[in-house]
Amino acid sequence: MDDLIKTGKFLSLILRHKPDVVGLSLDEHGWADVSELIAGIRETRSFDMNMLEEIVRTDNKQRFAFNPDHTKIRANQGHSIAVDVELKEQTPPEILYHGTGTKNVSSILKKGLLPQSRLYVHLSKDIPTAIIVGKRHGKPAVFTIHAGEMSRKGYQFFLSENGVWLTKYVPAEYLKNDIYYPENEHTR
Ligand code: HQG
Repeated sequence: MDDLIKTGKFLSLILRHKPDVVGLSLDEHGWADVSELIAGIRETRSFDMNMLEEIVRTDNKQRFAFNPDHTKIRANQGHSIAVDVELKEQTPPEILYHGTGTKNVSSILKKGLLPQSRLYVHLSKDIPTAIIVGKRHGKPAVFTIHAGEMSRKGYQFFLSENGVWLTKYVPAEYLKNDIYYPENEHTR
């Protein structure tokens, strides 16, 4: 794997889940101090501000953001630690999607979508994106979610800076029955 991609994954780990691996802490809004971050990452690999700028600029999902003077950095979404990244509440489209592994389907049908280790359930705006997310968990299955109906019932939705829809919980009644299994190429 390309070194910058590897370091980008390490950055996700630090800024979303375990800042302590490089002796860092995040503030309440998820910001890390850039000089401390660089010093921390340098303990285990060669790293500098140019590389950090390059990772942020080229990240395929725009996972990270600097503050205006680039002295602080945070992940836009995906956290497991409790930080408030000042997400914007927004009315979702009528339909959103959630990609998962087939192994999770029966439990999701019973319990709904839970955030598990993260702060929010992550939803995708289109099926191709949901398939990619689902493949991270084995054979993919894609749920269709009645997001519009949830929103009208008072459930809150947030759109992260990098375009991921987030909500706290999706009760099973808002999942459509036609789960899509891309690898079977049929819908049921
Ligand atoms: C599943 C990546 C059983 C859920 C992606 C998922 C995303 C249940 C897994 C972002 C369940 C959690 C997040 C239930 C939910 N029973 N399983 N009741 N409720 N699950 O990784 O959504 O590349 O925490 O379906 O692109 O896969 O890292 O969440 O399979 O946007 O930026 O529990 O991470 O982005 O897995 O992925 P995850 P996710 P990055």
